[in-house]
Amino acid sequence: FLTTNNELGLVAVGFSGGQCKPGVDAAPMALIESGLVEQLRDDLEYAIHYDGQVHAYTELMPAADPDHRGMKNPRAVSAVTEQLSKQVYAHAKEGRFVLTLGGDHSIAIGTISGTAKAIRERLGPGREMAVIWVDAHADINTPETSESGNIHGMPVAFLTGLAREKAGEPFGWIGEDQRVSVKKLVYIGLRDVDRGEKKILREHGIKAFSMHDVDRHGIGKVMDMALGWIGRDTPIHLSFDIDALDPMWAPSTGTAVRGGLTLREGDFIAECVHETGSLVALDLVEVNPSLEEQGAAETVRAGVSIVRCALGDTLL
Ligand code: 6HN
Ligand code: MN
Ligand code: MN
Ligand code: MN
Repeated sequence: FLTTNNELGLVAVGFSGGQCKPGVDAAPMALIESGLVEQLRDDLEYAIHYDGQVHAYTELMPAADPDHRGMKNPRAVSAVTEQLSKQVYAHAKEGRFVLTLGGDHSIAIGTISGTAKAIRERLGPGREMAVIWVDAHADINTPETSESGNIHGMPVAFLTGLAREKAGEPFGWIGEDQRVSVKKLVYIGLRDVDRGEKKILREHGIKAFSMHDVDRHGIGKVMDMALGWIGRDTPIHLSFDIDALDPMWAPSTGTAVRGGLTLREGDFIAECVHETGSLVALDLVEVNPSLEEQGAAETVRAGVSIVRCALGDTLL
């Protein structure tokens, strides 16, 4: 029942406050201008529900936003992700696939909390969705383990409840029904994980396939293992950080790390997740067209390719 229809909710999020480099807010427009929406509608035959705007959420920006537990822009990120969570929830509740174009990766606090709640309601008690996080980074710092204070390095900690806030604090809005279990989380592509994050991954037995695993087994075997861990008939939210790809294919991103996935490996991940028939949402984040201007067009093209593959584009 999960992905049997072709209804797609599109949310464009022009937000960069989860990190310090301007420009990642321009990604949704760059992706859309390169023809992504027409391709999804005409080539892949989706019925697209899109409000026609790139949300910057300027009306939600706080007048003052001092650091909180070492986090930078905590109230801005909180306000944006809380609102985004409602938008994503509204699409997912209607049974639509939800495609969110970011923006930096802090926006996943909004997208995943939105789908987690909607999917929980649809599946009934005792069952929950899985998250596949494709990234060079684990993004699982707590405010206390983070060395940068950038919230785009923390979304997974808030989504799994490893980082929590009380009512009245910026992220106090995240409820139990909006969280995901650490046991239902799988990483692919990791190669730049902070010391505190490694400790968290170990202590919680979180499933992670690093670039070392991709080299050792090949991407085919890694996908078999990743999807095997999640199990059949489990809805999947795919959160794809473009920096998972090697900078050769995606140079225009804020925290590029060498030694990453090829574009073909990235597309293959997206194709395999599509083939499960259980994909319910996709985030594409961290495309920053203003960095490495020579590579911006190529980075946007890589992003479009990942989205097409995740939505069922086939080679033959
Ligand atoms: N991303 N681990 C570093 C930090 O600042 O916490 C980098 C995070 C990168 C986040 O790429 O979405
Ligand atoms: Mn990320
Ligand atoms: Mn990353
Ligand atoms: Mn298909």
